[in-house]
This record gives sequence, C-alpha cells and structure tokens, in this order.
Amino acid sequence: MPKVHLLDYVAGNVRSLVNAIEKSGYTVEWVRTPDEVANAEKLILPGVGHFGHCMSQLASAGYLPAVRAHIDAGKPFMAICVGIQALFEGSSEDPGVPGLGLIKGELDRFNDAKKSVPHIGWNNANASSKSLYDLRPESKYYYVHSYKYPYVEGELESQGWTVATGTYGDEVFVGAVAKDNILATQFHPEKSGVAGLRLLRSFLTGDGRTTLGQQTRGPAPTGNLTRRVIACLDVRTNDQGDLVVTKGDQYDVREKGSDREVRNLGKPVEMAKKYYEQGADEVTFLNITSFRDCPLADLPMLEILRRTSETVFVPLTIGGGIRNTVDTDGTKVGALEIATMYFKSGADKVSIGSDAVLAAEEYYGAGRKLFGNTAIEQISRAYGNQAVVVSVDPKRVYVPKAAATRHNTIPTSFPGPKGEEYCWYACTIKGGRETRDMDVVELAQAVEAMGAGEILLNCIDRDGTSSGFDLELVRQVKAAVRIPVIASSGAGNPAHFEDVFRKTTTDAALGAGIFHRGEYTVQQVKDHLAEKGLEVRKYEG
Ligand code: 1PR
Repeated sequence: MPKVHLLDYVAGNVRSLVNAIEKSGYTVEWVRTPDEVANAEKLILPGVGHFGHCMSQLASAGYLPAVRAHIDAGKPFMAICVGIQALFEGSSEDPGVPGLGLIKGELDRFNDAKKSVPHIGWNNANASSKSLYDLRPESKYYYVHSYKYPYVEGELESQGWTVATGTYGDEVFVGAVAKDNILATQFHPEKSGVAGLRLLRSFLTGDGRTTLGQQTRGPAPTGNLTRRVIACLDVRTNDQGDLVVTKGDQYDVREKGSDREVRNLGKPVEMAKKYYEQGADEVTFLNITSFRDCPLADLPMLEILRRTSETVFVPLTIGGGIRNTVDTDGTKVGALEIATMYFKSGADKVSIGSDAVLAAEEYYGAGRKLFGNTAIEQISRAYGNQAVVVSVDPKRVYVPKAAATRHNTIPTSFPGPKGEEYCWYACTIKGGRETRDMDVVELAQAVEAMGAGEILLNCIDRDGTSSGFDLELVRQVKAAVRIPVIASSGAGNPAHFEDVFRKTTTDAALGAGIFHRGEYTVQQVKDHLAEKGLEVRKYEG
C-alpha cells in the first residue's frame, strides 16, 4: 500500500486520522524526529490543542526547519485544524508566538456576544466555484475551534491561495486553503464523514493538486452551522457480564418485571455504526456504571472505541469514570491518564460527570479559585477545551417562591405537586444516586471557568419519558454560559427536536431511547428538521 507520513509531535486523537487514511488505501508511517521528515513524500501535520502549544512543540523538537524544507521542496503537505493556524504569522490566542508565516495575517477569536464559542459542529467549506481538493459546496465539514482567520474577499487569493470559507453567525472565516503543494483545513476531514474522506483521498492520490483552482460549477449555496443531532449510547455490563447498550427511565435501566434484568438494547459498536449511517452528527458513549468499576480494568470500553473509530467517521465522545482513581493493584491513576487512553483509542472528547460536580464544589468552597489540578483543567490544557464535555445530571426541585432557596430558580409553567411556581435544578453524582447542594447554573459557570468546552445537559425527570426536552432547563443553562450546550433527555419524536432548536438557543440535541427502540431513525429526525426549515447535514453515502 502507498505510504503517507504523519508528524508525531503532540499528544492527541490521531487514531481517527490513521483510520481514515487506511480506509483510503494508504498506510501511515510516523515521523518521530526532525531527520525523519526528509523520508516523507507526503506529509500531514495534525493539529491538537492550542496555537502556542502546537508551535512551541514543533519549535522545541526542532521540526520547523524540516517542515519548511519539505514544503520548499514542493512535496505534498497537509495541515489540519491547529495545523492550518500554524501556517499564519500568529494568533491572538498566544500573542508573541510566531507561526510559520507562510500566509500573512493573524488569527483572532470568534465573537461570543451572540453565539457559543468554541465553534463546534458541521459547517461549510465553500470554495465558491473553484476546485479545492474535491470540497463540495453542498457538503458539510466538522469544525471545532475558537480562533479563526477572518475571510476578506480577495486577500488570500491575491497571495495565490485558493480559499474555502465557512460562516458562523455573522462571521465569515477561512475553512480551507490550498496553493501548489500545500493543503490546509480548519475542519477535521477524518471526522467529516464521507465528505472528509473524499478530501483526504484527493490529497493522497494527488488528484486535488492537479485540478486545484479550476473553475467547477456555478455559485455555491450559502450555509451556516447546522443543527447537530447526537445519538447517545448508555453502556454497561449486564448480569451475564456482556457489555450492552441499555437505556433507563429516569435513570433506572432495569426491566420492570420480577427478575429486574438490565435492559439490553443491542451491541455498542454495531449500533454506533448504524447511527453513523443514518446521519448522526456525533456519537456519545456513556459508561454508566464506571463509578463502581475501576476504569483501568474496564478495557472493553477502550476496545469499543477502537472498533467504532474504524467505521464511524464523526466525532466520538466517551464518558464515565474520568477522574483520579486507584487501580486494583493500588497504583494511582490520574484523570488525564485515563482520558489519554480514551483519546488514543479513538475518542475525540471525554465527558466528565460526577467529578465535575465535586470539583465545582471545591471551586466555590475556595472562593471561586482555580487550582489547576482538576480533571477538567488538566485535560483541557493538554487537549484543548473542545475535548472536554461536562455531563450534567440534574433533578428538578420545586419551591413556592424564588426567595425560598439560595439557588438559581426559574418560574415554571409546570407547577410542582403542591402548586409551587418556581423550581431549580439540583446537580447529582453517581448517575443520579446522590443529590448535591449545587444548582445547574453554579455548576455550568464553574466548569466553564475551569476550561470545559461543552455541556451535555441531561435531565433525570425527563430521561426516557419521551415527553420532550425540558426547555426551561435548557434556557436557564444557555443563559448562564457561552460554551455550547447539548440538550438531552426526553426526545420522543422528531417534533421534540424541532421544539428544542426553535424555542431555545441550544447548540445540539441528543436522543437515546427514541433511536434504540427503533421508533424513529436519526435520518427521520433530520428530514423533519430540514422540512421545517432548520439547516441540517445530510448524510452522504
Ligand atoms: O459520573 O463521570 O462517571 O459519568 C457517568 C455518566 O453516566 C454520566 O454522564 C451520567 O450522565 C451517565 N449515567 C449514569 N447513570 C446513568 C443511568 O441512566 N442510570 N445515564 C447514566 C445517563 C442519560 C443520557 C440519556 C439521555 C437521553 N443517561 O445519557 O442518553 O437522558 O435519553 P432519552 O433520549 O432516552 O430520554 P461519571
């Protein structure tokens, strides 16, 4: 099989990239020292973390002259995500740190006054009517970043670049650029389904370079970030010891009959693939009993990720048991090490539940002080904020009036059993088994301060009820933070997804039982959203 070289300079999830390259019929050879760059014919620079981290790693390991020499020799070079940012002169993310300077200009941060940052999800890479490595204007690509190069018509083109753009809110940014032997994308082709694999293949075969910049088709359709639909698989070992997908009603996953067996809805890897092929924009696995088991002994979850990432080319999130822990032999294992194992096995994000609540308690206990050593802080420092999701398991608590509690309340249209007209949402840990004296607003704000990149907002009251998302809860949390929020729990039909997207500003919506029970497919949900005029990514088979 033909070869491509990947630069191994920073920790991160490169497994999906390797899988995507192999799927395209190429093998990967790692470049582990600057000298080895000279062996490369085609070189890929994956980008992980933030601009300064990426540049300082490249510089301190002595890669910069070797990478420049590769590019100057006219050999094919591709850069992904932070990799494209490295081509510019600098970034306001890390002022004073120089980039490669192949493109004039500095990156800046998306404006978060009216939209969530990071920019996470599926958006355009619109090269207008120019050919750019088989990018298609009607396709969508997976982005996850907070910094971008703002697009000014004609600016990069006058330096000889062919440019593809995306639009987020009212900001137009550079999604991909190419010139001569260089291709760089802000999005992740390895996470962009069939559309991303097409671009990768076009780079690997060299076809994209031959046709670069040629006139292709008429004016491209315009688009923005799509409505993200996520399929979630709660995974646990059943009473026979098999790892199964299960689903609870208000977190109770046992059948109602006398034997109270764990509900078994299928096999995790197969189900994840099915949802990918139905058009799920992301797949989330939650290991729901990890608080009991030692995660290191829990190797089947790693195997599930490895196998899933061979066939599922959209982002994968894994949650459950990500915290400092002690292995069965007494060895201490840090949350960062556990997260690293998951990233190496193919996860793009890790989701932290119980540990986030405990860390937030310490944060407030110390007068809103960051210690730098929580799982959220450590993992986001190493892998970037976008890699850390906080999963929240709240329960509604009714009060007669706002002043009856110190917590952040809302007036509710669904009064409590005694007619209470206010409520607040109490955070729980251990899968809802223990309720803490912390509300969702407090938790969301604390974890945002610690560096979480996204919130997965479950709702124990609605979980498995098919009665729709708790819109009041979603609105309260959205108003409290700038990072994206995923609405979860209660989806029972496609109209519920429409409701949460129309009536709140949620960034994504997640369903579990609706898909597992076979009531609706992901595609039916997305078709419904499209029919109602909400932009979604269409699955390209
Ligand atoms: O606390 O860091 O070890 O993480 C444990 C993780 O496991 C948390 O993310 C927690 O939400 C999850 N979890 C623990 N127990 C359960 C349970 O169900 N008994 N599941 C559980 C959480 C909720 C959602 C579900 C939505 C949508 N499940 O994941 O998918 O509610 O369901 P629906 O569409 O069918 O209504 P840690």
